[in-house]
Amino acid sequence: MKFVDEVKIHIKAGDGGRGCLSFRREKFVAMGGPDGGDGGHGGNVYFRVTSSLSTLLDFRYKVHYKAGRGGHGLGKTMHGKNGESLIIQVPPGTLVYDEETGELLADLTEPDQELLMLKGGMGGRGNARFATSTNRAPRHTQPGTPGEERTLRLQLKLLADVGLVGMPNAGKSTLISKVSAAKPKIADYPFTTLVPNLGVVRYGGFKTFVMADIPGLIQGASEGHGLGTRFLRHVERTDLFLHLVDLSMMQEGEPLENFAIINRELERHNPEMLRKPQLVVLTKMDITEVREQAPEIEAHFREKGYPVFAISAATGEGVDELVIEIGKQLETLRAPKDETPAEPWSP
Ligand SMILES: Nc1nc2c(ncn2[C@@H]2O[C@H](COP(=O)(O)OP(=O)(O)OP(=O)(O)O)[C@@H](O)[C@H]2O)c(=O)[nH]1
Ligand SMILES: [Mg+2]
Repeated sequence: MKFVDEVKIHIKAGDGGRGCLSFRREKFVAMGGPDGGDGGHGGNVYFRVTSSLSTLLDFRYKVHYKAGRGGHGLGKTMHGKNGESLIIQVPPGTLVYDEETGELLADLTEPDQELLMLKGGMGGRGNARFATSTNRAPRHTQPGTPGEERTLRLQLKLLADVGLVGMPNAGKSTLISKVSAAKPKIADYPFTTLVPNLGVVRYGGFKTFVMADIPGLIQGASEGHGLGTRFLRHVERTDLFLHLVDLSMMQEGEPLENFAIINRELERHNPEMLRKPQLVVLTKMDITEVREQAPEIEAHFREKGYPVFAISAATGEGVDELVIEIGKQLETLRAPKDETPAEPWSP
């Protein structure tokens, strides 16, 4: 499936229907009074969050959205039909911006959340409404008011609990494919992953968290090198990063340098990124030369205060422990901060 995370669309609410000009015509009633009905209201435009969607792809093919217009008023004081409202389905994590002003209008995160975006126009009043004691045959009616319209930019920021970051080839996609049902492409060349993937990870029996795999970063990514940093926004809302470090086929000092490069790119994209806790994950422990270098590198990261895990996604070594630790950390990060134990009650 194609992944689209930014689109521009035009939406319009329905116009109100026109009020009717009509007089009662009936056998044996010489001069029937005014009986023109009101126009119907135009339909509204809503957004609704649908968890079955995970991309903005549909908006590539359809750009204009319009709710139904109100029907015109009719004789015998019949009200015109109200226009049909339009509900536009979006994936969780959709941000709605006004294209002209750049203002953020909504952040749609909760499944089934619904938002009234535009109001339909009001129906105009028919001439029956304008009858007074002095003007019993009014010929006045109102047109309906036009429905609102707007050009919007929709941007998707995926919602995940933990994000995988690291150089290309570090083993990010291999890890997510081991711990979840996600099946991203895996290969021994850089930039195998071209779009983000989400995977639901089960742990501790019935608990779950969502992991996001994004394309690898390289030096200068924030200036557009490699695939750039535009996919980083999909891990902006995670609580935690797993920073994958590959020790295979590296020169002396290279893994530590790479680690610093990635963090610099994260910071350039958004300084808040460095505030998130990072777990350092040394990958590919089944390779002998990797295993040999691991203790020294591990000591280095521990000294800097990072929790370190050594895993092999190939053999499964260390993977369960890692998943359990991620679950634990997420639970700690989310625990209410002001948890002072209540004073014991004493008579
Ligand atoms: N021996 C060994 N190889 C691994 C392990 N994990 C990943 N690899 C290999 O490393 C290569 C890169 O793995 P990917 O999972 O595609 O790496 P990635 O970080 O997703 O790479 P990009 O998507 O390009 O950023 C592949 O050839 C994998 O088979 C591991 O635990 N052991
Ligand atoms: Mg990948």
